[in-house]
Amino acid sequence: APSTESYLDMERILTACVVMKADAIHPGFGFLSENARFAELCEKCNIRFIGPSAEIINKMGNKSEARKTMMAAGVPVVPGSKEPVYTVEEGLKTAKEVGFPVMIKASSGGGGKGMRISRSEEDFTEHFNAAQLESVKGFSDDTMYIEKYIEKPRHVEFQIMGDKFGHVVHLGERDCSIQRRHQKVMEEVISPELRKKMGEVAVKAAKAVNYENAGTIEFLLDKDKNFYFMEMNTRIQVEHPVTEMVSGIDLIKEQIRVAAGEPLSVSQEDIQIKGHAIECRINAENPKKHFMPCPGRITNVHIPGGNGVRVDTHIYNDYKVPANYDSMLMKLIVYDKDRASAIAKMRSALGEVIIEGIETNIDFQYEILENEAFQKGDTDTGFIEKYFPDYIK
Ligand code: MV4
Repeated sequence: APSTESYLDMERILTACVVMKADAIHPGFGFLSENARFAELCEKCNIRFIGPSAEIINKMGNKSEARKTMMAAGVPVVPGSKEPVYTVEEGLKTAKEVGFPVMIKASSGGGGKGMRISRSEEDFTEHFNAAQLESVKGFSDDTMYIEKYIEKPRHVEFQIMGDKFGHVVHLGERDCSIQRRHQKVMEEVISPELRKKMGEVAVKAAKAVNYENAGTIEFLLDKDKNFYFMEMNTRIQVEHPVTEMVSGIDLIKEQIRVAAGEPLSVSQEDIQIKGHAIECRINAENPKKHFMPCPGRITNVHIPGGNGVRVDTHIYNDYKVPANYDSMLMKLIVYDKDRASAIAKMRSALGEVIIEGIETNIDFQYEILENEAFQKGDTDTGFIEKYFPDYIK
């Protein structure tokens, strides 16, 4: 069924939970995982929602409010508006204060929706109106905010975990700069260099809202290594295995523990980040046809394995990739002592994967790993656009 009649249908899911006498529900990383209404309904049905409270989901889902909360807590945010803006005039005033170029963002936005760059006063009105209209149409919300535009940033996020007793820890970072149209393609650890400093800020951010369960603090990191809070994700994320590999901590187990009212099993001192991990998202899509989704029957699968190779997948021989859902088929995660070794391991693991019957992005992933700039670690959020403008090979 389409997701509106399955994984997005709160009534059906809760009915199934009641019938099955489920104590709790893990909402995963898509669908209703950041839906405050669903979290609230779970609690009303006496089913524990494995995640933060509806109140926190709401608070962080509102990006301009989250920004305000972080400013008040002393967490660095991108220079920009202190209060939400609703009109071109208010927006332009802030834009002139921070200086062009600026990013115009919708408070309810995400994944690049309701977001526009304005490079000068002349184009501001046009872009503000376009972004706001997109937000009204998509999210029924005209609340906007303005940020200074950060050129060629890296997307660096921190995994955090909190419990009911006010303990909050961070489990290191993930660089998710390798994205295509706001969809992450590859995620990895970066150097330990900024880990302590940024990690402490991430913990401060989570503590400011009494955060409980797993969450991610997203930062923009600029060329001069300045970092700014961008958003908080109130769920476990697709790329969490990267963190599990380098920390040795089972994040889902930890989520269930804290949801059950137990304290975190680890303190910050216990958490040692070791080695390097990379995750490649293997999607059913055709890079030769502008990455068009490619549902259909998988006729043959071979899944790689070995030391430091992890595969998270649901596919098997004869599996039919449905057209109604996300095109992600598999997450291939490798772990090794350093980045160069992890890249080498990922290249051989990707070479071992066999998925026949449909198109996938495996060759595209391989091309990224072969890229010289990538191998040097010279990446930012413009990487794919720069080196693979319209990948057809
Ligand atoms: C930015 C930015 C530069 N400056 N904000 C894109 C998605 C949304 N969550 C925020 N995004 C950005 N916000 C300022 N002030 C650049 C991006 C951006 C980006 C961020 C993370 C990962 C990939 C990206 C690709 C294009 C733009």
